[in-house]
Amino acid sequence: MPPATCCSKPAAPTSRSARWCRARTATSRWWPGRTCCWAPTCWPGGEGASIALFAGRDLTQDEGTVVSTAGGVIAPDVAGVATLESLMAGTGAVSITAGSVVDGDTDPDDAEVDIEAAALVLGGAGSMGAADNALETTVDELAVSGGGDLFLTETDALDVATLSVQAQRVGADAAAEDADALNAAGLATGATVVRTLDGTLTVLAGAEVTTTGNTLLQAAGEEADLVLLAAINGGADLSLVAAGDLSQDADVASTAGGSVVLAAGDDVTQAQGTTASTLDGILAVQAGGTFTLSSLRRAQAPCASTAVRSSTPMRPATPTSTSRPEPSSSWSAVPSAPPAMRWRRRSTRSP
Ligand SMILES: [Ca+2]
Ligand SMILES: [Ca+2]
Ligand SMILES: [Ca+2]
Repeated sequence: MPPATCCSKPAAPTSRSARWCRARTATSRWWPGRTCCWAPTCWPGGEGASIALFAGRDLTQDEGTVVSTAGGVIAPDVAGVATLESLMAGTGAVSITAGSVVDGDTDPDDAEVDIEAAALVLGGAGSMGAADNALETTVDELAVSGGGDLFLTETDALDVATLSVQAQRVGADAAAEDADALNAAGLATGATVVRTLDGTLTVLAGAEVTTTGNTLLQAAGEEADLVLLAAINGGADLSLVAAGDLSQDADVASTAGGSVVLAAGDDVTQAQGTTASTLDGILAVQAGGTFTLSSLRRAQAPCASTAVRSSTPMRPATPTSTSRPEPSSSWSAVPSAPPAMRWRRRSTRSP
């Protein structure tokens, strides 16, 4: 859950509970009734001159116009549609609350960056970007709440994080006061496509991704990895793709019967104790290097299939791991493969 107010932090956990949280990045609970203490990265009001934009209907930036700060916050708060051309916050943050967010660049080959900042947090129930016109960003950290569709293309490396961003609002007496902070942890979105063009994509601990539609998280570029330190809960088909390594350190699931694809140009590694699962969809793993298996699970299905392709022998998460697919599951992964590229499909039918 996002913090209640900007920069507020829950009481410091005990060392035991902190370890518990770190060991269970897929969960937000560390103790009955309490929450893991993932401190947000904060941009509190008053640090650097900020720009707050308020619109009761739409906000439209014309072609060639720029809203910029010298490291302060830029915070559009728009009831309707926010059409963006350029928001440049440098080492500051951008927070956007809007009915929907549209990239004003309509060229089909558009690559012009719309938002540059250290951090970007998006709120509002509508779509953020479109399938045929994603938002282009150059940011370090991203968090999205609201549940709308998200289409975002990042220039380089990107962390999905826990963020709290607050601007200052100038009153009729010329005094500045804190505007409402926009808080978000991870991604809470509909259909979701988040891609890097040339950099590693990391989902930080505590920043779970929960979507209600088809979902693609993709790290592109030379040696770009996909690192999953918090749970990924896809609402439909879920694809996790890395040009380099894919490291799964928390559970991955399609919760609504979709398929799950784990694909990497190099290694796919499931940390011991983690699971990739579907209700009744297909699970597919494709590794250019080694696939290190913890658990692939299909929960509800009269029949099932899984496909594993690896250029090297698949191995368990540890030499003595007992966390392979459980016998009660209706299917199991291919247990081993010779040291050559191979592609095997196995189907079973439960009793
Ligand atoms: Ca653009
Ligand atoms: Ca675009
Ligand atoms: Ca970046």
